[in-house]
Amino acid sequence: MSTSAHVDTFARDSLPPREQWPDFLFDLPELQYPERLNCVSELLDCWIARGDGNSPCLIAPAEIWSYAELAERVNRIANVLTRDLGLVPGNRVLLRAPNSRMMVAATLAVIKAGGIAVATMPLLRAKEISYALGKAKIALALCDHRLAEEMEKAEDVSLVLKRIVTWGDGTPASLETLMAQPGYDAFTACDTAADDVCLIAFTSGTTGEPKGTMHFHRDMLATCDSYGRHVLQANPDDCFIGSPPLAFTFGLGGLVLFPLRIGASAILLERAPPDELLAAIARHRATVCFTAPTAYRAMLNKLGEFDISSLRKCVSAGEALPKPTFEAWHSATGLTILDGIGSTEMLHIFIGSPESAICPGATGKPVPGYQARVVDDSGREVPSGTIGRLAVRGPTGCRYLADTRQTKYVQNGWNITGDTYLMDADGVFWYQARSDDMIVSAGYNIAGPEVEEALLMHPAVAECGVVGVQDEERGQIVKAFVVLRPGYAGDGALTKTLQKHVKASIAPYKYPRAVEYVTALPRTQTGKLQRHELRHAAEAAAHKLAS
Ligand code: 3UK
Repeated sequence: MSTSAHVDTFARDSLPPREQWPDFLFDLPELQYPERLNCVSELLDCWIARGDGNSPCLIAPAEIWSYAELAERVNRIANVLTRDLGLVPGNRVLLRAPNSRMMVAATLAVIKAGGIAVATMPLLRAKEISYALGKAKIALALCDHRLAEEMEKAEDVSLVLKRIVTWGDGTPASLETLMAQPGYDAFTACDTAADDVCLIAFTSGTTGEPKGTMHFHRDMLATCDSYGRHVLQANPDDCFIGSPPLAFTFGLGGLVLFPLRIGASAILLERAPPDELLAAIARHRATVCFTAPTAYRAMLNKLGEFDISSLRKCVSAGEALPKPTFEAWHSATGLTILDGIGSTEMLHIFIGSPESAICPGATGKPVPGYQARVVDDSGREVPSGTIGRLAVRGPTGCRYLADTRQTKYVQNGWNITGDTYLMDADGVFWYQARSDDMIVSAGYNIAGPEVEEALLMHPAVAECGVVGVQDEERGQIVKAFVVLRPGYAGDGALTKTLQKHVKASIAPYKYPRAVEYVTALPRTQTGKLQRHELRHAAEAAAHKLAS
C-alpha cells in the first residue's frame, strides 16, 4: 500500500482486513498503474493537456459541454468543496441528482479534491439516505434542489450530516453562486494514491441492509482498460447514451467512465423510459447504448416510430439477456446486443464477449484481465458442463465498508457473486439463476430464467417472471407471472398453450404448473425483476385459497 493522501482515514480504516480481500490481478500491460494516481486527471484533465479541450463531452437536451467546459466546472466545484466547505482528502460527499451534467461534474470534483463520492438513487427516501449517511459517516452533501426535500429530512435524523449545498435553484447560497468566485477556475488534483478509496457505491439491497462497496482510483481506470478497451471497443467518435442512474455503477461506467477514458461523448437524460430513450437516440444520433434487458424488450415495440440507425453498439446488464430478446433485437435492428454480467462489488462487467465472439443466450467469456470459474460449495472448481457457483477475480473486486458479509462474497481470494453458472467446453459462461433463487421441485433443480426464456419465445408473452412456490407434495412448484402482449386473453386455454409450449422447448418437468396473468412485474430502479416480491405474491395467493 502506498502512502495515502487521505487526511480523514475513515475509509481506509473501514476496509476489510487484508486477509479478507479478494486476489487482485493486473496481468495486462494496460493495467499497470502508477502508485500516485488521481483518476480524474486521467479521465478528464489529460484531454485538455493534449489539446482536445474543445471536443464534445457531455450532452444534455439543451446544451453541450466540451471537455474544457466540464473541466472548468469540476475545478470550480473542487474549489468550493475545499475552500468554502472545508473538505479534506478522505471526506465522503453524498451526491444526489438525476443523471445530468452537474451530477457528473460534482462527482468528478469530489474525486479530484481527494474526497470520496457516494451517489444515491434519486428515488431513495429519507430513511434510506440516512442509512447511507450513517454508514459512510457523511458530513457534506451536494444535491440537485429538486431532490432536496428528502435530503433535508434525512439530515434531521442522521446526526452526521452537517451541510447540504444545492444547485439549480438560483439562490445566493446555491452551488453555482459559490462556484462563480474569482480564481476558482483552476484546481490541482489531489495527489492521491492509486489505492485510495474514491467511490463508495451502495448495493441495492433487495435482502438485508445495503452494503457499501469501496473502490479505488485505479479501479475507475481498470474497468475502462479491461471491459471498455477489450469488449466494448468504442472509439472517440462514439456518443454514449443509456438509462441506468449514475448512482448505479452500471450507469457510472457506461455513461461517464468509458466515454471519458477514450475522449468520447455521453448524452445524459434525466428520465429515460423506453420511448424517451429511443427519441433521444434518434435526436442526438447516439451510437452506444447501455440499458437493461427489459428496456430492450420495451423498445422493440416502438422501434418503428424512431430512426435509430445511428446506433452501433448495445450493452445489456443487470439481469440475464434472454435469447429471444437478443434475437428479436437483432432481427429488428441488425445489432447484436452485448450481454455482460457485472456487479456493484466488482464495479462493472467482468464476463461478456465482443460482437465477434457472441454466443446468443450465453453471458460470454471472462473479460480480459479477469478470471472466472465455476466452483462447488467447498470452492473446488467443477468440470465444464457442470452447474455451480460463479467465482471471479481480476483488477477490481469486493471490499465492503465495515461489513461482516465480506467473507460471504470473498472466499479463498475469489469473488463469489451469488450466481449459478455453467461453463461449456469452449469456456463460454451460461447464466442459470441467482443461487438463492434456484427452484427445487420434486428433487429437480430448476432455474427460473430458463423457464422465462422459454415463455418469452411465445408470441403472447411480453414479460414474465418465474419463481418457486411452496408445495406440500413437491416441495416447490414452478409458477409463472406473465404480462401478455396486447390482443391476448389470459384464460385457461392460453395457460394450457403456454405450458405445452414450455414443455416442447425445454425439459418437460420445468413447465410452470401455475400461471398468473398480471399487468406489470415488480422491478428495481436498475431493471431487475424482484423475485422475492413475486414469491410473496404467490404465497399470499396460496394463503387466500387455503383459507
Ligand atoms: C445480476 C446479471 C445475469 C447477477 C451491474 C453491470 O447488475 C449490476 O450490479 P448489481 O450489484 O447486481 C449484480 C447481480 O446482478 N446480473 C447482472 N448482470 C447480469 N445476471 N446476466 C447478466 N448480464 O445476479 C449479479 O450478481 O445491481 C451490472 C455493471 C455494473 C453493475 N453494478
